[in-house]
Amino acid sequence: MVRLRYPIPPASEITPKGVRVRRRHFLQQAGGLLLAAAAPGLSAAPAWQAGTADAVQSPFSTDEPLTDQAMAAGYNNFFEFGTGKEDPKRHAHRLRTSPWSVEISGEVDRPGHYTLEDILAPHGLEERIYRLRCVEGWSMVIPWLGFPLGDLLRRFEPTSRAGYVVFETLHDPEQMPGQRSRILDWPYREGLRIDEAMHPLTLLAVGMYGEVLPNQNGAPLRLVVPWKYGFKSIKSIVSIHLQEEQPIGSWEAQQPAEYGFYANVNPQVSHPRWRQATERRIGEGGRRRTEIFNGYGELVADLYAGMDLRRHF
Ligand SMILES: Nc1nc2c(c(=O)[nH]1)N[C@H]1C(S)=C(S)[C@@H](COP(=O)(O)O)O[C@H]1N2
Ligand SMILES: [Mo]
Repeated sequence: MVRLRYPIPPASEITPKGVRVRRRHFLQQAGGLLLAAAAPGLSAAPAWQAGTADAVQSPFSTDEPLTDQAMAAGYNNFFEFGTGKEDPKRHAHRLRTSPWSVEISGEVDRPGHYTLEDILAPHGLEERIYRLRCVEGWSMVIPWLGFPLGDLLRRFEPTSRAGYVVFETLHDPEQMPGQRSRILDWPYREGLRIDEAMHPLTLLAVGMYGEVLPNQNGAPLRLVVPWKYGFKSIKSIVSIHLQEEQPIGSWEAQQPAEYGFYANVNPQVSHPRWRQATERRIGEGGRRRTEIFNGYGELVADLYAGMDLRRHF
């Protein structure tokens, strides 16, 4: 049985209340969730068995105040469960997150269908407190639990032709009643350029606030790309496909004039219906100025050197 080992961080790097206290809660839930999914004969041991996991506080975390946990889990965009902000919380209990598997395909040397346990087993968990900015003009600060997407992709050995990564959400109108309406071309699909996908800020999240992800926040596995508008952070992922050509995401397909492939947070490029110059932090009054790359420019601006970000919005 694989026993996961986590680097023990210096005490100063552990948020006293943020990780340690709530960790127990997370482990109980995660243990239940993942143990339930692990049938005899499956290769990997369930991740995060009690006593083996310790989430490390990431140096990429912001020290801004966290958004209230109930708000982060009660005001969501997850169109598979309806278009209202409270629909996902109301309906996402219909999603069965266990058993879960993810197909890795395309330009990788080790394609296949992997169980969630296989996907997660070798990865340690970090807590990453990120700002997330929705194109609709609001933002949140959420403590995610996850690990870098790049660490996962490297395991499956991308070929030299892997220029882009395409992600898909589960497509099952029985569990996701919002998929009966044609607002988007299901399944929800999003993509990243390979260097964006491999960037250390790009996170695959399995939890938040020290607990397993609520279904409405994209359980059991979602992307978090903090320098891009929220719609890039695709939820409930079942497919990761590497390819040579730039893909077209669901929102870009639906309305190319409004949603570009890059979707980098950019206060200078307005969405036709929502100005991007300012934002409302959920739970706070007033508005604050929106920062280029959502404030992560120092870490990511190099990815776009020489590109006209008004054209490649
Ligand atoms: N599958 C899927 N992923 C999705 C969405 C969606 O409708 N379906 N909405 C996106 C949008 S627009 C935003 S702002 C974020 C919201 O994430 P949160 O609800 O966890 O804050 O999820 C993104 N991921
Ligand atoms: Mo969004």
